[in-house]
Amino acid sequence: MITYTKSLLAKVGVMLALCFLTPGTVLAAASPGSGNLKADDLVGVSFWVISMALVAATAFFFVETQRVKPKWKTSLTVSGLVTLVAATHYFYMRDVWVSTGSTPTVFRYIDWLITVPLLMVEFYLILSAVTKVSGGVFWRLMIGTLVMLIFGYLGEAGVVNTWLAFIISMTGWFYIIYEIYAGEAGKISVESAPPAVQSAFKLMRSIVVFGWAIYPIGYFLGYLAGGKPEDSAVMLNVVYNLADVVNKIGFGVIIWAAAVSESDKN
Ligand SMILES: *C/C=C(C)/C=C/C=C(C)/C=C/C1=C(C)CCCC1(C)C
Repeated sequence: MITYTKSLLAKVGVMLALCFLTPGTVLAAASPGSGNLKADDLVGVSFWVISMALVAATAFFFVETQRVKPKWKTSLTVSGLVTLVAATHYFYMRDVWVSTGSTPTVFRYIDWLITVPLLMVEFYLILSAVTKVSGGVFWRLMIGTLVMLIFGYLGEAGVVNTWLAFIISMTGWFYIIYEIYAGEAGKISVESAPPAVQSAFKLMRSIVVFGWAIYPIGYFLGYLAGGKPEDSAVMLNVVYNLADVVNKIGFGVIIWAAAVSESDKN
């Protein structure tokens, strides 16, 4: 446990060092003229730093699949896919931001539509690595996710009334929360998962409650609190970008820690 915690710290350290080294490169690369990232462009720099952190995390999760027992490999691969897909969207969103000063929400939704179901699958995968889990758990998490994202998008696109879409989308999110706390997934974790997996499961579901709350708050501030999304673009992008570090990289690191701890034990 001690050596494993030490190696965890060492790795997180390397990942953080990578994140902090990147802004130096960013500033050196910044030059006047349209289309280039400016040193004082907080949102642009945050897009850059986070895309690099996502790239580093992707490499890390993929390489680490070699280190864990076979039944844990899929979980780590999925973590790497989440950060890979997000990194690619971040490169693109950064370019759009730098050249236009805005990032249409549709790019985030495309990213979410791929990454959020993958994050949800992780709950199913980590339980399946340690015990038998019914397919119902998988489908309920998937349906909650799709309702949440599709209605969020229909609201933002103006197809469905923004309040109605918000309420339906929130219901999808609450349904997921119910499943991982009080539903079958929550019960399986408490009854049949070993301690390392249980604690990972608990951390992951706190992320779904607290880390994910950022996005509906953003929707609320942007559409329902009287403001216009364009007015809060800077603040919202920085907040979404930071939230993604916790919700995508942090989430993966938690799974990695459980996988390593379960693989090292005999
Ligand atoms: C990596 C990206 C993640 C984890 C994105 C998560 C997005 C959400 C949890 C979005 C939720 C929403 C609501 C619960 C209501 C309003 C509309 C949404 C889609 C912003």
